[in-house]
Order: sequence, then C-alpha cells, then structure tokens
Amino acid sequence: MSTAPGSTAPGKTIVVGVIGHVDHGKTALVGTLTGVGTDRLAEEKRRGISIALGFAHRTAAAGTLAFIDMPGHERFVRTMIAGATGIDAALLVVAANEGVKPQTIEHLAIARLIGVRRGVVAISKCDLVGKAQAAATAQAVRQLLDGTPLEGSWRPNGSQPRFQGRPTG
Ligand SMILES: Nc1nc2c(ncn2[C@@H]2O[C@H](COP(=O)(O)OP(=O)(O)OP(=O)(O)O)[C@@H](O)[C@H]2O)c(=O)[nH]1
Ligand SMILES: [Mg+2]
Repeated sequence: MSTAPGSTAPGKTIVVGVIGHVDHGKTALVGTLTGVGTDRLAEEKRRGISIALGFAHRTAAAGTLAFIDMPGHERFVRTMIAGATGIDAALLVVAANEGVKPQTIEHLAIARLIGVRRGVVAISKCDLVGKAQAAATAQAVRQLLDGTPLEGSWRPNGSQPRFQGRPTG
C-alpha cells in the first residue's frame, strides 16, 4: 500500500473483518495499518477494550481495504456477528503470549458460518515472548485453520511470524 492512510481512490474495495480474542491487539493493528484509532467511546477508552464496531480504511492504487474492527470480549459477540455479516475477508489477530483463546475459536467459527473464505493471520505481541513461544502460537493457529476454508491464510513458507505494528493513540 503506497497511498496515505485516509485518502480515497477508485478501485476495488475489500471489507476486512478484524477478529480475535479480547485484548489480542485488533484495534492496535488497525490503528497501525490505517492511522485511525477506532476505540472512540469514552467507555472504550476508560476500560481499554472495544465495545462498538470500529471502522477505518486504507486506500492504494489497486483499491481500498475497509476494516471493521470487532470487539473481542465474549459479552459483545452479537456485535461481532453484526459486523461480520458483510465482510469479504478476515484478519485474525492472535497474541503470541496468550495463543489460541475462546474467542479466537468462536470468531473463526462465526466467520466460517457466514461463509468467509479468505483471510490472513497476524500474530501480535511477539515482542513480549521469545521465538519459541511465538512459534508455538503460530503452530496452534495453523492447526486451528487446517481443514477450514481459511487454511491457506497461513504463510506457506514456514518462516517465523513477525508483528511490526505498534499501538496508535
Ligand atoms: N507489547 C505489545 N502490546 C500490544 C501489541 N498489540 C497491542 N498491544 C497492546 O495490547 C492492549 C490491547 O490492544 P487492543 O488493540 O486494544 O486489543 P483488542 O484486540 O482490540 O481488544 P478488544 O477490542 O477489547 O477485543 C493495548 O494496551 C495495546 O497497546 C503488541 O504487538 N505488543
Ligand atoms: Mg479492540
């Protein structure tokens, strides 16, 4: 992507649902990718969790990625379902230090039920763990995706996962 975050350009739009367990770094990743902080409610800022759906996009010459940032807390799963209904692809965020958690599995199951067949995985918080734990989390995610429509979302070359994003305000 070469165009500045927030700019607009013609072309194809892909709606990307950002899914995963609470606190695994979905909003931080969207912020890094788009420059937009999607936790806007006072309660979200106070509690440090997403409650409502967040929207942000990034545009390049080839088109636009429109992100829907889902809340990961189990209590807000109905909000997640509402947001996931129209997505074209999933961006699954899994924190290296926690690994696969209940809403990792639940969000993936919902995406599958809705018919999402494309996606990508981001392993976050790799800065908090050693290489072995990051690799173990990556392997657990890979196993979770095996046999599902998102099986190909995993990087095929088996290289170490890397998370470059940092939280944005
Ligand atoms: N060290 C470190 N902290 C991170 C990373 N990604 C996110 N965080 C921090 O983890 C916390 C949770 O990040 P969020 O992006 O709010 O997590 P979330 O998945 O959006 O959480 P919910 O929307 O409530 O499910 C914040 O304090 C972030 O700054 C990372 O890669 N490394
Ligand atoms: Mg969030």
